Amino acid sequence: MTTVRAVLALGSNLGASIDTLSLAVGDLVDSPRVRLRGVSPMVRTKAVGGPEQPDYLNMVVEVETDLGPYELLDHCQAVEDKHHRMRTVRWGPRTLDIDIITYGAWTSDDEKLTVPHPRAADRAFVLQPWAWMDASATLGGIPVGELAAGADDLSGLTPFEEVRVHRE
Ligand code: PH2
Ligand code: MG
Ligand code: MG
Repeated sequence: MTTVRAVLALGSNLGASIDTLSLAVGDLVDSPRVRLRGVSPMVRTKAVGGPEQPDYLNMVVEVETDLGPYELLDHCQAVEDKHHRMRTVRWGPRTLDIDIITYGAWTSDDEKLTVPHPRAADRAFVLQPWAWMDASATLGGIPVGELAAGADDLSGLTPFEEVRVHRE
């Protein structure tokens, strides 16, 4: 069976975000067709775009899957739905967002599923946790840590240690 490695980005800025992200990682790999291969720390991030809204918690995971890209998209949306995701305001606050960032070397311009994710290369809230998870990762041939260092939203990131301190 052919399997593909995919990088998924998770975000939450409504409700109990730490718990939601933790449970969502479990839900993603609850399917026998999706296995966890890497997990980043969580990072608190200032919201990029959209209306005035709370800070996000973001993280990325790497999975190995035999689901096709659209099956993986359906799977991610089912996990979002389980966590009460509403689709009202574009880039508005959400309990859970799961985006497919890469799906092996596969690329797509489809508006339903554009891969690699069209804004990932500019977003430190995706790139920085990705670099922490996998220091050798590249996007468009450029190391993701290098892309993160040049992203406009980098200064809006607060490392996980500080998130944890706030919670205790
Ligand atoms: N997601 C968005 C829009 N803006 N900002 C941050 N910090 N984190 C996100 O996950 C995020 C965002 C749309 O999906
Ligand atoms: Mg998103
Ligand atoms: Mg999304």
